[in-house]
Amino acid sequence: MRTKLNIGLIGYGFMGRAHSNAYRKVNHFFDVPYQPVLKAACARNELKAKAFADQWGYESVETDWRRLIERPDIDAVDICAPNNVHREIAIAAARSGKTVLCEKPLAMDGCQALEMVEAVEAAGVPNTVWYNYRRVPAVTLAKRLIDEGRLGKIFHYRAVFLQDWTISADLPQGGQGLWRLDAGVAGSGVTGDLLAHCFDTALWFNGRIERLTAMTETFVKQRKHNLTGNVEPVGIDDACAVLARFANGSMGTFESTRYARGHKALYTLEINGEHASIAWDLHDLHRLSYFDHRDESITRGWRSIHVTDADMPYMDKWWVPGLQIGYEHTFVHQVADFLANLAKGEPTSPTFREALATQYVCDAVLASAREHSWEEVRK
Ligand code: SOE
Repeated sequence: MRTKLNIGLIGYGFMGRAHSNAYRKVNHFFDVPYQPVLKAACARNELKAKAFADQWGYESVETDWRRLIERPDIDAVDICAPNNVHREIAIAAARSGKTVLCEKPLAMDGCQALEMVEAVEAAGVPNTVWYNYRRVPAVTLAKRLIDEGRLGKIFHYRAVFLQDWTISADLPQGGQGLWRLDAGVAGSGVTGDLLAHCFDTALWFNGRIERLTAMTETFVKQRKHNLTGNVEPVGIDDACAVLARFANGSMGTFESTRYARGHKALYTLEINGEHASIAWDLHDLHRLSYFDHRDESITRGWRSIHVTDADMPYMDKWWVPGLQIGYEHTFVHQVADFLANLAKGEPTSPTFREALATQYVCDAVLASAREHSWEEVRK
């Protein structure tokens, strides 16, 4: 018999769907001691909230997140609403003793994120942030290889996240989905939305980033705002390039843009060590590229590991070797890990505190771009 965990989900956009799908699927594939129950969906627009609830099978609807948090029948609050409301909701939920799951980036900036960390830690409630790419099996496998020391001393960490969906100057800012272009709601542009993923993986793989310098650009300076109807300045970074120094002495380069024509969601990373290198590409997410200089020279070369065998991370839970899984499964994995850890009383990475470190890197990037400086990353 599984223990029921009643979920109250806030927000009905892209992430609301990704998380709901994960809650619905997890018990079919993972033998975890909890069963998520889709108890309530919450959004300000009642019609949209109802439509979402019907589509995904939520038992009830709330239009005010405060009401949701007050409900004694809600165990866990999942924040899929835009970034500018994460802080207030997460702190209130923690104070009410709820488990809190929060979409990335944790907050608008490090100050907010720290308050959120303090709130969940003071309340002692389980918490996690949905940096889902950690749970692509090939990425989890890369972490295993790095932790086994196969790469030796690390020299370089290189990551890019490229998109092209905001190139048109006619694209408005604000409102559903497009709040990502509104600095007042998103906090930043590609830095918080895309580079935050790259930083989360980088810190996990390669440890602390000590200092960095960055350059940002906003190519389209003003856009019509969907909510006011006015043409308003664009306050987000459309593109960002970062040079970073890790505490282990390795060099990092990071680049992100929404102006790379032809690229839809090209997250690639490469890590070069003394003995071996690893490379991964979101467009081919089930493969991990690995080069080991210790291989016999006549057959040495880049291997493309098809990460589908049952001894690969998470893959024993899915299909037979050779058959792939994809993007949605990363969320199922996070729920599965979260529920298994909940039963053991253990944290699920990245916790709010771990995501705070990513937030501090983002803060340093934005400060550096503003000041044309090298910035120390807050500890
Ligand atoms: C939109 O830019 C977006 O959906 C991000 O918000 C996600 O975090 C990223 O995984 C893909 O792109």
